[in-house]
Amino acid sequence: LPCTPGVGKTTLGKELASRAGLVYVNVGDLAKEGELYEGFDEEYECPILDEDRVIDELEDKMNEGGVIIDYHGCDFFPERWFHIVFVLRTENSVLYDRLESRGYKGKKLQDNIQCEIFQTLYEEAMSSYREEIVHQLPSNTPEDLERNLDQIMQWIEQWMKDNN
Ligand code: DAT
Repeated sequence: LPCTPGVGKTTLGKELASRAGLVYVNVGDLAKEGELYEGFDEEYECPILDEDRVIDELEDKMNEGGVIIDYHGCDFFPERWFHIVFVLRTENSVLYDRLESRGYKGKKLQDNIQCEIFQTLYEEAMSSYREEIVHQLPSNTPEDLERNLDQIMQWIEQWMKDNN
């Protein structure tokens, strides 16, 4: 689930994990718990992810399968880890309100809105994985969430049939 903060990755990821019996991993939380950082970005006022250590940490779990990975970026994960990649998309005005209510302001707020406008993370996903496995999903309303969950559940069932 590579996309801008506030688009609804955590909400979708956790609910999907519980419906489908999959394991949900939030890479941001994992990094925080294990202090998997390699410095601090002064401009964005956030720690810099140690990507190699994140990959080492997840390798065994990913080889077992049945894992949903939630993170805004996706270009550093091994391609073989994923059968499907979903990029959630939220309209600017909706996203603005969500990020503002999360306490984002100034440059951090502007940059994250820009990131969504320029489709940065969709393009990152499309250049990191086979285009056929990358899907965009709208994530503006609770109805969108419900539709996305139904669609992904159907996809999982189909995948189980095809691969069993
Ligand atoms: P992310 O994990 O991408 O940062 P989140 O799951 O924490 O995003 O969601 C951010 C906020 O938006 C949170 O208050 C829940 C809300 N939200 C998520 N998906 C939504 C949807 N489809 N419709 C309305 N609100 C949604």
